[in-house]
Amino acid sequence: MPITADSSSVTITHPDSPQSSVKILHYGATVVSWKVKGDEKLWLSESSKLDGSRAVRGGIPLVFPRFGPPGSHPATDKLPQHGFARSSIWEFLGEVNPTTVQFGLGPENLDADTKSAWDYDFSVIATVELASPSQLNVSISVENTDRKPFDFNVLFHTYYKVPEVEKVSLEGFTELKYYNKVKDSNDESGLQPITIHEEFDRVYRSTPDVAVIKFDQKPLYTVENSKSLTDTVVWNPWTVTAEKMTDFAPKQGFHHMICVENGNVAGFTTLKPEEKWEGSIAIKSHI
Ligand code: TA6
Repeated sequence: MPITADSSSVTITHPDSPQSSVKILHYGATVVSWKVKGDEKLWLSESSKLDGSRAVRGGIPLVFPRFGPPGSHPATDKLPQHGFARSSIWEFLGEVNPTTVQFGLGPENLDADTKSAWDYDFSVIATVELASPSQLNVSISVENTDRKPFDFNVLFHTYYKVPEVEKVSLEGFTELKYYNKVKDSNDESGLQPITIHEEFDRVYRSTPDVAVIKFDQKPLYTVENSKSLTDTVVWNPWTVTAEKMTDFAPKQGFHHMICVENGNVAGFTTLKPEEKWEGSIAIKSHI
């Protein structure tokens, strides 16, 4: 059976490789596991709540309709950090084919407080496809079904599992401008491939459509994003921030993860009534 479901999750197993699978929770439509030939490829905190009481710490949480903490954008400022999609229960819409499933989110899935904090009619569909035994595709479509326009951010907050983050490099970002959240400094740019040896939290703008995450100089993951996703956030909490997060375990786990997050977060995208927007990522695992 390529697709199995229980009351809280759906699992796709690849028809050609019973050891390759992806598991998605109804909660947040969060991908919490992606196995390639038996090996887990996504980092998931050992103390992450998976019962719907708190956004998942790991996997691929979906950020919508705002990225980051409330700031200077009145239309989304009543929402919590990273919006409500990752902490809402999505409806399982069923399978599209033996390797693809869909989840839907609309105002009918929100609690009263969230609905009043973001008072729009909308339809969001998340599609998860195990495209091959070593490739995972995730996409989101956002449709404005209201009579007024709305602004939104989208981000695939992907936690990649890596053997040791200090031996990881991320290529394709040289000379790009970024906001350095750790220093609260804008418009920095770097000449070297990204490497991580301390707390790292940056929003790179106008990033290329393909990024290669390497380990020991060899490709580990290739991530291809749709042109509609213009920015990439790169994050590793390192010691002090990992220590502060109650749902981050083990505390040294930051050595084994890197978040490379494709999205539209440097500014808001405006969607007029009846308009639809789509964004997608395709992740290939090389090992
Ligand atoms: O995407 C990076 C980031 O915004 C970081 O600044 C860090 O706070 C992280 O997300 C985790 O946020 P969370 O709300 O899941 O604790």
